[in-house]
Amino acid sequence: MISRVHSNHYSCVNFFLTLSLVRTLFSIYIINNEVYKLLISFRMTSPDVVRQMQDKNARPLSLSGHVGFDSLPDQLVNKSTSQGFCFNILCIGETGIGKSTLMDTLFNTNFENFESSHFEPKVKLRAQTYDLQESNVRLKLTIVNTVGFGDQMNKQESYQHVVDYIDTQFESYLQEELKIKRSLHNYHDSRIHACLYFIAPSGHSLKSLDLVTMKKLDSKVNIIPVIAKADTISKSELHKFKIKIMSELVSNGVQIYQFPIDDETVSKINTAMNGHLPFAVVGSTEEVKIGNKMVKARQYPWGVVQVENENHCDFVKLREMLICVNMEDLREQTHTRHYELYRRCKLEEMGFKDTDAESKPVSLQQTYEAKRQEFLGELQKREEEMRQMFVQRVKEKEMELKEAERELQAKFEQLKRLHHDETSKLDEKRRMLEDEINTFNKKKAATELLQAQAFNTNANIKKDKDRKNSGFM
Ligand SMILES: Nc1nc2c(ncn2[C@@H]2O[C@H](COP(=O)(O)OP(=O)(O)OP(=O)(O)O)[C@@H](O)[C@H]2O)c(=O)[nH]1
Ligand SMILES: [Mg+2]
Repeated sequence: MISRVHSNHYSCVNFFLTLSLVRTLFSIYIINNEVYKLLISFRMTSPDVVRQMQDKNARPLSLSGHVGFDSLPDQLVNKSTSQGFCFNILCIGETGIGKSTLMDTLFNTNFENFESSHFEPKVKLRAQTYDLQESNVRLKLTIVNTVGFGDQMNKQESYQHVVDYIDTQFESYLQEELKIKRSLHNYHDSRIHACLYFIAPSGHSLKSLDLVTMKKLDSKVNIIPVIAKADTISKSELHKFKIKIMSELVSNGVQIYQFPIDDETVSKINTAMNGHLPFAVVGSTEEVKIGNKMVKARQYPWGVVQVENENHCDFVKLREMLICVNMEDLREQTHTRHYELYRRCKLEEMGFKDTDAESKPVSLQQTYEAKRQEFLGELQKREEEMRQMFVQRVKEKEMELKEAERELQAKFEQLKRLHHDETSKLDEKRRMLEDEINTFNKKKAATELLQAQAFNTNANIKKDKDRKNSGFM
């Protein structure tokens, strides 16, 4: 099967996208429940859905003639094809590990690539979106690259930025979903559908940063680990390295993406491919002539590593699994598993629940009412607290004011007494002064009287003398 798809992998993208629409239908129900219900009648979905139909006791009826709803799958294919698809890949790996080269090789094009420096102060996530078209299928592809990953001393910072980025995309989608007037049909879904985790071809073991990052991300994104630059590791070492990596992932409880085996059209190939993980890949956009064919390869002094030769590396396996066979499952898992988990935790954080304390189902309306009552109760409690606080403050202020008034009154009384004493003293002094003035005035009058008498006496004496003198003359 691989070689068949491999021979014409680009048209196989189209082929599988069309085939996988059967599963797309499942995700479409989120947007259009009516279409989903109709699809149930085609029994195109999982046995669960069929069971659901039986549960409802729907009576099977045979049609006596052609009705036309058998064209519904075609209608959906046409609609989805005209709307186009969207796929977002996150490439996590240290600087220069071959992320961009692999993306170019996978999609057979040249994306804009910027070489990152090893001296970035922190990990940045750079997202670029491209519109690709193959036959009549349009794909909006977003490639998100970690810039500066693994170059910092603080390893926690490295994965935290990645976690935050993934959560931010979930949050945007959730916000769009929660809007009254939502436009999910033309919303650019930026949630990460596949995370290619590039492992350095050390042949030794996983780095602690690899383990801790994958552990933090495994409940948020579909992780597909790949051993980068697999041409730099020998065949026997590669075999051991793969086993070591898988056992380390298992022992550390890291859940990587497993290609689904429940769909019988792809279960065989997916089961086989699950056994090849992690894929050992080689990337190159260089074309080398092998025989009379130009092939993508890396040329070395001792020989040529052919990217699409399955004896040389697992590049083809990765391309088959990621693009041709499981692209739709990756999209679906992102929505039904990872986003669902994010949404559930977020809504629970906000206080929404499906069941009450006695495990009885509660509707959104009931939760809203309960929350509203709780909020109003809280508000009332706060109001009462504030009122009491206010009364208490007023009392305190009143007491403070009364105390100040008492102090002022006491001061006033004291000043009044002082003033009274001062006034009495002054009155006393004034009286004494007046007495002194009176005494003085009396003395003055007596003195003046005496002076006047003396003056009169002198004048009489002088008159007598003058008379005597004039009598002699
Ligand atoms: N041997 C070998 N070299 C490779 C492979 N893939 C890429 N390279 C080389 O590794 C170097 C870095 O490749 P890039 O694809 O730019 O690596 P990157 O991870 O995108 O680098 P940054 O974006 O700067 O972090 C280039 O010289 C590539 O030619 C590979 O599979 N094997
Ligand atoms: Mg790059």
